[in-house]
Amino acid sequence: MRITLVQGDITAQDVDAVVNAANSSLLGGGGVDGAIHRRGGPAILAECRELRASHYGKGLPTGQAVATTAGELAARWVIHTVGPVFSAAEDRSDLLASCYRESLRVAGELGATSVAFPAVSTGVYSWPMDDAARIAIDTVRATPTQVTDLRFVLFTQDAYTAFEEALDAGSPGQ
Ligand code: AR6
Repeated sequence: MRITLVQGDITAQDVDAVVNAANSSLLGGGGVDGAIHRRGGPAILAECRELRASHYGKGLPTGQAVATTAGELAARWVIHTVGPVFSAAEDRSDLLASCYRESLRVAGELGATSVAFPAVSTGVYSWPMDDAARIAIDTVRATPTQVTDLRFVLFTQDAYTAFEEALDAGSPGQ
């Protein structure tokens, strides 16, 4: 698996699947979620509503992931995952790691080989970027997957730098 870092907008990525930093309602929000629904159009929300009705009446639990088609995006699928809200009082790292593991598991079920991830939980959910980057990189490296092209699409220069450092920190020979 090749891991690449991109600075930009995840909705513009030409990949099999883009991962959405959703909330458990699956009914949209701000940040990445808002951008994906805006650019992907109403088909994504319609599928999310069906998923709520059929499987997730109480919402998609934190750390889990589920797929819909991607509407008008270049991608074929959107994998919606719910990151944990950062807490200084409680270590929720495993839930954040679970978002990456579960998204890769769903990607495998779909047969997706190229997947773009945002920095889950680092916006509205206020996870510190350096720590989130380390968890994201360590987790995808440790997860067996058929994905061959895994991209982290980072919105800001600070996010890009944090992921670059996390990638370098764990690379072979260092
Ligand atoms: N492409 C790539 N990254 C982006 C984009 C974009 N178009 N827009 C923002 N980011 P957030 P969360 C970055 O808040 O923290 C929503 O309301 C952003 O700078 O999207 O997991 C949901 O509905 C940040 O680094 O997700 C939930 O209620 C990262 O993406 C809640 O926010 C994640 O920020 C989820 O919060």
